[in-house]
Amino acid sequence: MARPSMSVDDYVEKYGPHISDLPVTGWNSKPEPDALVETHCCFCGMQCGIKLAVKDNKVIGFEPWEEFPFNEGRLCPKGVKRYMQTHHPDRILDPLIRTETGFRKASWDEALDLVVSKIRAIQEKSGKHAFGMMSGVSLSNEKSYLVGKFARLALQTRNLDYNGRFCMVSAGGGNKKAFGIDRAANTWSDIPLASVVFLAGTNVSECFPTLTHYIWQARDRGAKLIVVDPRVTPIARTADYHLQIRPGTDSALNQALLHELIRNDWVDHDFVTQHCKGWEELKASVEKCTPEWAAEICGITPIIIREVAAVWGPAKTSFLMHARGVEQQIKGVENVLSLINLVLTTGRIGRPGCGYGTITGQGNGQGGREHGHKCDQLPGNRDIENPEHRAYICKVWGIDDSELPHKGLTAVEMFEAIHEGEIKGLLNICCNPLVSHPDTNYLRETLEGMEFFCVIDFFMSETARYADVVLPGSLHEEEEGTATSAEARICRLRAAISPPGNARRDTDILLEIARRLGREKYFPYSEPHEIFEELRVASKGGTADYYGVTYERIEKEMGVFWPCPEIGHPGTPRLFEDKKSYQPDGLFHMHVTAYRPSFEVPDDEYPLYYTTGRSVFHYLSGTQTRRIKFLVDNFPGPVCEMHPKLAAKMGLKHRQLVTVETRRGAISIPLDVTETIRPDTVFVPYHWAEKLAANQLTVRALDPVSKMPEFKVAACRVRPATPEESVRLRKDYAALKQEADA
Ligand SMILES: Nc1nc2c(c(=O)[nH]1)N[C@H]1C(S)=C(S)[C@@H](COP(=O)(O)OP(=O)(O)OC[C@H]3O[C@@H](n4cnc5c(=O)[nH]c(N)nc54)[C@H](O)[C@@H]3O)O[C@H]1N2
Ligand SMILES: Nc1nc2c(c(=O)[nH]1)N[C@H]1C(S)=C(S)[C@@H](COP(=O)(O)OP(=O)(O)OC[C@H]3O[C@@H](n4cnc5c(=O)[nH]c(N)nc54)[C@H](O)[C@@H]3O)O[C@H]1N2
Ligand code: SF4
Ligand SMILES: [Mo]
Repeated sequence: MARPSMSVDDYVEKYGPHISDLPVTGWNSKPEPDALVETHCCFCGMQCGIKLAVKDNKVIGFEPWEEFPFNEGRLCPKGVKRYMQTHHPDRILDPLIRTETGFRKASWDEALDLVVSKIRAIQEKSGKHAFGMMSGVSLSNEKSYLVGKFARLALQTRNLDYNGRFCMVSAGGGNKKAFGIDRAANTWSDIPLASVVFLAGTNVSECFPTLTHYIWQARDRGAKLIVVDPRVTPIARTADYHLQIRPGTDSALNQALLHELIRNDWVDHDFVTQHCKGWEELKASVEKCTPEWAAEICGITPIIIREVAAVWGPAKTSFLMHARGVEQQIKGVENVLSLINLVLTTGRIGRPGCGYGTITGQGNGQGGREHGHKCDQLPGNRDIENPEHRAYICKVWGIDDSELPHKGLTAVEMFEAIHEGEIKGLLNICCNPLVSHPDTNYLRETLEGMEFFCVIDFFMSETARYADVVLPGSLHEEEEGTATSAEARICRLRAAISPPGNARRDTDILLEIARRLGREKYFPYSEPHEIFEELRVASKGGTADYYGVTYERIEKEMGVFWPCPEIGHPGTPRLFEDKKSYQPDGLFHMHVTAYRPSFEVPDDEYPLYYTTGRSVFHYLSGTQTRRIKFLVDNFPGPVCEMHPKLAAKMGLKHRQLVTVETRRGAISIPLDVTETIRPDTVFVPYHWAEKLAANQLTVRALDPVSKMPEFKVAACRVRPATPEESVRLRKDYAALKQEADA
């Protein structure tokens, strides 16, 4: 087996500029591997190809997979360190049962008996729906499909939802309303062909580092770059136009841009009249939305709005992308629709270099949201309340309609129902809500009050600490399967090793619980590929149609783009080439998106905007990255970004310990004085737990359509930390260093 021939310096020289100029170290100091397994990174929605180096059933390192077409070997700092999780000393190696004093190890039989008896007891006493399930889309397509079927047919509950409710649902809601399909319209290969790239609410350089390569390619060909973000993110630093708006004001900006497109007649009239619905209403709705009006709301100048409209409007080609900055708001769906309106008005979609897409966040955020662990959805992106959709899935699953539960509660609503005692028990796989749910103090009360709580995880997440039973599950590289990347490319995940100790594959755990619940006849499989075969059939005829996709094809073609409705169908990299949407009328639906304020806006008591997001070195709730020393050394814990003008006005200094407060909680952290943020806004990354959790401060307000929480806007105030708060913070920070491996 070839050893890596590149030194670290060579690697950085070759790939460096594309991984955000970050140091990459220690990647090739490993013994000769037994095998190199071509698979994908377990973290974000880019699903970068990677070769894992395996020796003695351990992943000991990696090598770049240069043939994989999306990333051609490039990886970000999380990707190069991901392999360190597999035999990390913190892996849970046995089932654990709560005792008076902590947890004790148990056999699988004892732990599963307890889980099943508790599920039965709660359901007999309070009804089937009193037991809920929460899931996550770091899980493969096979596991996502299994979870959906498991909750409905093994637990027989309607209350199943997933962490995409905190992530992609506003994008999905907007895309379905406009296009009738929930997918990025183009693959990333259209980005380099665009003459304008528009990025709204996304810190691509830190969150999707390997995607920036595509933007640089467009830039090399002369493309203009427009960025909308309250912060000067690394990509915003390189933009031609940076619209540094107030948090929560995107739809006003987009209405003003549309007003300008119409006023200057930068409108594709053929496209809007022949292929769109709702044009006249939309046009009338922005008549008064002048740049002056929006500039006042957004806190920017009207001139830059006019300039941006003048770049976007007459362009021949363009690619617009957005992510959680615009989506994680109570107006998430409206914000998304207001951006789609800019794309449709100019008719630049469905052609080479004319693209649009949400940048899906989680590893299998795209596939996971298609195959059934959303409370309102069935496989193939079918609607759980549509009688025809239900009938099809009932046929595939061999059940009557009466046996298929209807729509249940969305994630935040489900935790609220647990808090209120309406739902008594929960099985949680692949989610760490004690970090990632808004208003974590409320969530802690919720977890404490539950009658029975079971978590399946490979690390002891902060949420798992509240469980009655913890079942040791498997990592990405411990099961075969598939995942669908943010550009809708179905990728093949390879099992490189088997789970260590007594840990089990997630699939085996779920199948065994189903068996013990007496429901094994619905789950006649033992291997993920058998689940995939059923998924193909279950998705057939849905918008997310995978019927023509096989493992062999994915491997041969290095990914297949859905919809792929028949064996032999080439897959669909670019949607809408025929100028038809997936709505029943085939039209693109334009929607009026009148601006309305965020749930909580600054006032005299809480005068600043509070917004949250990510750092390049950590992933989501941090369970997987806070344990890796290289990542912790580079970004040990949360900080509060504040503009120097505001810091000077408040008499605060760089690195001083401060306390940020909202109506829901307080967080004491070091101040990071930086010019890269608006002077009326502070930003805190959210990857940490308990007293370091940014979500102690966020609001539980939801978008009315998508039920996405408003992670991106709240009102806060900042003061110097008290001596007691400072002592606690120093302790918490020291503990973070200890948590990381040596
Ligand atoms: N390093 C790293 N990468 C990741 C992840 C991670 O945890 N760490 N997570 C993955 C996942 S699941 C996701 S969802 C993605 C998230 O990817 P992104 O959405 O790109 O990341 P965020 O940091 O959540 O937010 C993006 C930007 O929104 C801005 N913002 C805040 N409020 C507003 C607003 O009102 N309007 C606008 N226009 N912008 C606003 C913030 O300043 C921030 O720079 O990243 C994925 N990749
Ligand atoms: N304030 C604020 N809050 C946010 C956000 C924000 O921008 N600001 N972003 C939101 C977004 S976009 C997201 S996606 C959520 C994410 O929130 P979570 O879903 O809570 O985050 P994860 O860290 O992915 O949690 C997954 C847990 O499952 C485990 N896990 C990972 N993979 C597997 C697997 O294959 N099998 C099993 N059994 N377990 C696994 C991990 O160890 C971890 O404990 O956070 C949301 N919360
Ligand atoms: S960009 Fe995303 S998928 Fe690629 S290496 Fe980084 S975290 Fe992994
Ligand atoms: Mo996400």
